[in-house]
Amino acid sequence: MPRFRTLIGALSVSLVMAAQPAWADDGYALWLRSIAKVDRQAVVTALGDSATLTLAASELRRALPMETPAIVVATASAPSVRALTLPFSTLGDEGYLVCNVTLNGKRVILVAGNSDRGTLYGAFALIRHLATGGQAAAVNLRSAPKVKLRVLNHWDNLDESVERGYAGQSIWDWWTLPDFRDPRYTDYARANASIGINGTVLNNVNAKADSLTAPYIAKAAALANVFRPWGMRVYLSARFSAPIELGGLKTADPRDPAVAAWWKAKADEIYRAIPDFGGFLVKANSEGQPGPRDYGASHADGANMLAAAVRDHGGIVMWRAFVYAETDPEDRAKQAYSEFKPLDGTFADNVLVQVKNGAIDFQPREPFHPLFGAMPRTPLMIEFQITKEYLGFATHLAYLGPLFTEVLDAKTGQKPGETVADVVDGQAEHHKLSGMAGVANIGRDRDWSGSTFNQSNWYAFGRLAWDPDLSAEEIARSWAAQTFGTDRQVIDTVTAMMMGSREAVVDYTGALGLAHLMATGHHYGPGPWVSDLARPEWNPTYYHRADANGIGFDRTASGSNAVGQYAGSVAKSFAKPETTPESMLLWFHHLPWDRRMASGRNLWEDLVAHYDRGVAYVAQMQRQWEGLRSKIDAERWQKTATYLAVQEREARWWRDASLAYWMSVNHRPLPAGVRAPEHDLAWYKLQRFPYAPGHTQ
Ligand code: BDP
Repeated sequence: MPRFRTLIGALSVSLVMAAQPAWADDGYALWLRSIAKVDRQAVVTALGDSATLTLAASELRRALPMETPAIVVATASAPSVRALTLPFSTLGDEGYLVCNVTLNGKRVILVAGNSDRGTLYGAFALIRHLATGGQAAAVNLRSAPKVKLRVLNHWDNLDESVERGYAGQSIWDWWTLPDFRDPRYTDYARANASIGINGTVLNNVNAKADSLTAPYIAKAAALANVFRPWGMRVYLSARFSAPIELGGLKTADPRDPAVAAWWKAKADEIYRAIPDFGGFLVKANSEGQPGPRDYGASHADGANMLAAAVRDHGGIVMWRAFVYAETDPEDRAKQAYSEFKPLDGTFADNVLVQVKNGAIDFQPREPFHPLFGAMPRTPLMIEFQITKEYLGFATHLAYLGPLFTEVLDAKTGQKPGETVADVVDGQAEHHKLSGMAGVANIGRDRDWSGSTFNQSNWYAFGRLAWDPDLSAEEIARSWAAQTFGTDRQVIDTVTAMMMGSREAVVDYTGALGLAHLMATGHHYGPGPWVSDLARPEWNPTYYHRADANGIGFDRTASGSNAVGQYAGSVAKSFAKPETTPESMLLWFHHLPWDRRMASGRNLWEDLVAHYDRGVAYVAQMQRQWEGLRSKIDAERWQKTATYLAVQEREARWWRDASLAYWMSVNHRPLPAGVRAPEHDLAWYKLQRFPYAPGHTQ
């Protein structure tokens, strides 16, 4: 009998498979999938033999078939390239050009930059150009990164768990490093180089001092050696109290010369092992982490002391502005600005202040952080979260390109026309340092990011860090072509699914500017009713302030006046409900449930409609994906289909639990024809997920 069942199982599997391409694809190749047959590769010549130039040539050979016109990779300083007098002067250190030229009497495609790193980026740009349907004959690419530091932040712990990681254990196998260098480290660096990422912070911002001990420095150095030819530098998160924990000092006060000397010696030790070490990332006086405020010193005192330790080596410090304190009764959304704005102009010139995209915490939607544009004398590095802590973990399909660009394109209101992107890329104030950080979604899962579509968020981050002015849709299309091939129907459908997917998450988790409605700890699933946590600002009820009459956080002058932290026309528009975009309405205003909305419905009905729209969007993605079954390999298709089914179920759960709760508060019926929640509120409140992935340690 069991044997019979297995046979039936196998038959039904093969019947299902018959409708689908038979090849398997586990997603490991990411968007770098075009592979030429070994005996039919393009002819590529490298003028020079640096490790990076050699990689550029081998990447092109690996990806492009022999029909491709001959390619030459070189740097601008190669004599035959210099003779062409091409416009290299505006390309900086890392830019490239890719064009058809006659070199030594032969027509070739030249891929060149001022440095071999630029050339490597050019090689990947050519691969992208051809993989997305571009022609070789007319190729003419020219680009330089607008942002200098394009850095992943791994929230990876030394025990190999990942805080807010949903793609398995950490890819850093700290235990076997430095001896064993998993080939995966090379593939990681290669993937990053292909989208222009040039730095990586290896360890969690909630850092252990142990990362700074000699054995762990040696492990980081082994990774740095693997990454170097790919143009990537290594950075470490530094625990501010390390001089006490590792150095036996009595204090970590940044004004104490012994503390500064300890850090200087530590930096010297790191640079002996990693000569191109990038520098430190610091989370200080935030969520229980130690910092300079413990000693009455300022964030600038702390940052500058560390900056002095790495300065002579060319290192930098990324000092996070993600601070809020339980001792401060002020609106949490205001605290970072209040603490950091007065410090503008006091940071050393090798410090960047790293600011999350919004004032609270990587929610599905937040208005841009008011610090952007408000600290003109300080380079501000924007921090996005690529891992989807608040957008459905790895299982939900949510393309973050529109979230990233919504923030980057936002007008700051500080100077006419100035956008957040202008501040971030340093253009606004001509800063020599600029940076973009993304909290990585990478783990040891075979497909790196927990799902095929999550890979698009890593990709989008890299592409936008290179050029914050790219459009989310353009990036989605390139990613779709590089990931699934150039079939028009596939690209159009995948792009369409992606483009509305983040808005769908906003809709089914809480639209109209609501935020922070998730369950406690793991942040998985709904918990808008939670009101019993130790710190007021950890409770969803703190954020939505719903009662029988209305809902929303009054951040106008009559409330917390967070609106006052914005400038010019932006502050003006957020000050009144009539001029606030409806997508941010309840972030800034507490309004009656009966308020009339643009749709003609009242606020309550409108909110309900958003929940339904979000759920419907997921069902639509399922149908769209079903239509691609015959065009996508079985393995990636099936996993995505399964995850979409999970997402559909969980979108309904978010909707139903939220509606059950709002109705318990506003005592209003659902509009006519709207489906009632599946369970009562008590049932939703009872759901527990003690082993959800990505917990804090
Ligand atoms: C929050 C995460 C927490 C991080 C914190 C941070 O829940 O795990 O430590 O951000 O950015 O969103 O430091």
